[in-house]
Amino acid sequence: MVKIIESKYLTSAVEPKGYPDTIWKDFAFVGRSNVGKSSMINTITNRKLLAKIANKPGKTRLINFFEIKYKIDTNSPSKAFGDEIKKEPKSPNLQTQSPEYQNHGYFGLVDLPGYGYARVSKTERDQWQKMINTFFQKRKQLSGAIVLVDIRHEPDPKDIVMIKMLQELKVNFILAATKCDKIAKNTIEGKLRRFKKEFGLTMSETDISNITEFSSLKKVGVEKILNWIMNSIFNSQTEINQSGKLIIHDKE
Ligand SMILES: Nc1nc2c(ncn2[C@@H]2O[C@H](COP(=O)(O)OP(=O)(O)OP(=O)(O)O)[C@@H](O)[C@H]2O)c(=O)[nH]1
Ligand SMILES: [Mg+2]
Repeated sequence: MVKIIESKYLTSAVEPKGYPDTIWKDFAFVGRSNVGKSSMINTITNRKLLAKIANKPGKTRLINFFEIKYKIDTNSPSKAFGDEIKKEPKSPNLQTQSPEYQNHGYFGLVDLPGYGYARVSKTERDQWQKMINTFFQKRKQLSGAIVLVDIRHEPDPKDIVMIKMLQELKVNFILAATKCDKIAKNTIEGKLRRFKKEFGLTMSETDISNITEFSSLKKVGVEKILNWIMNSIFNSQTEINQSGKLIIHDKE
């Protein structure tokens, strides 16, 4: 089981030159305004006020970066993955990975502004969309995205466009159907199947591993998201060369 030991806010940015030069993999939260992105960051890190949330949409207006230290609960204690390089960041694109580091480590969470918020000018909405698209195109540390959709709503064309972009850019993603506390429990599974079909998620009928229900209010789906992040960190696409270096590839 994975546990979050520490979480901290790093910085906010608009353009790539403002992104932090971190040495771990990032996971970004994306979706319509008010869908629960910032709440999900607070819920999975078990912090009330790490990411700012609001009663009205359009709260997150910049790209916010967080540093997360995790621990995988096993019996073998070890040093934290990334600790040494953190003190002396000689080579920002490399991390040392050896077996004794594998129980601890760092990853980044990225809170993005929501799209589709009607109450700001079109110019501002276009700027936000550009900010989000540029992030997905340029952030070389990006390892995956959590796409949030409100479980009560019909599939939205804006979400479909976002998912298509992620697929084109080959960004690994999981779909999280949020606010599942607001619908009857016995309707959740049917909703997930519909989303899977209508968002064109290419998975077999029985495999719903890249989709989950989620509730910040009831803390449903937290482990599923964290396990998905862990899988993405350690899956076969993680490039570890023969001398034990983990390489984060530059995006073209
Ligand atoms: N019932 C319920 N409400 C939620 C849940 N998650 C978030 N909310 C509420 O939804 C509202 C918006 O949440 P945020 O986390 O700020 O949403 P966001 O996606 O970050 O919004 P923007 O920053 O505007 O894009 C807040 O009032 C939250 O309390 C949930 O799981 N269940
Ligand atoms: Mg937000």
